[in-house]
Amino acid sequence: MIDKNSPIPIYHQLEEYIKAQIDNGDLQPDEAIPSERVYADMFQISRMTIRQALTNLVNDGYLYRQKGKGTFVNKKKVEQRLQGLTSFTEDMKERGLTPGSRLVSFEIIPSGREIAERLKLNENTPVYEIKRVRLADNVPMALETTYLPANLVKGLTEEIINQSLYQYIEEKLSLTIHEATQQIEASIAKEQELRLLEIEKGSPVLLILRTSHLKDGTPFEFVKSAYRADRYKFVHTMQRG
Ligand code: 16G
Repeated sequence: MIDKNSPIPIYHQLEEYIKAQIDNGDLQPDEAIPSERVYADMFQISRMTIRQALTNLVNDGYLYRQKGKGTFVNKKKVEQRLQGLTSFTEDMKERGLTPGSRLVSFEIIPSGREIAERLKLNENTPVYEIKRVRLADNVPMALETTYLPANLVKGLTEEIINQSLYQYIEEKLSLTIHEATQQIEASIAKEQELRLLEIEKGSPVLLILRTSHLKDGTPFEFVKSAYRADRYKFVHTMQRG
């Protein structure tokens, strides 16, 4: 288990030990992990070493701390494959999670320079601006701000955007969603993101910009989103030759 003669640092061995326990179900999501003293007695290692391992596991999203209560096992991160073009609703359902949205704001605004450029519109063309917290089993996963040309994606209502936007576009508007380009970068959550995603100051998020097109090449949405880095990971398969 822990080999003090190994060249692998002890804190790292402890991390691997705890990760294996999470993987094989000995430690369950939301279960409190044993106290530092238990690990210290069990492996005859120092509290500082244990603290370092636990901090690393918190930073990597395997564990979370609750003030005054202890350290707990996190739920597994949601894996999103980067192959198909899917909606949030589809992604969550595929994983057996219940998708949901909390509407933050919904209005029609004249497109500024950035949005006009992304959607290939003239500046000041009316666009919907929709801000939604996306939920999985009622837990905030991402904050999404979506821009859609109002005269293309017509007739949006609160009721529609509380459900699936993609479903409405395809089934009600009979438009064919075809492809998207997306960029992902790391960031620290900003004030509004902290509040709406219910995460602590200093938490990492994955910022994603996506522009999506219809079959005829028309851009129909530009989306800025902040995904919780402790709950989400993106998986990409690559081929050579
Ligand atoms: C995903 C898409 C977003 C799209 C939304 C539609 C990313 C980064 N974003 O969240 O571009 O607008 O799905 O979801 O994956 P809906 O059909 O559930 O409203």
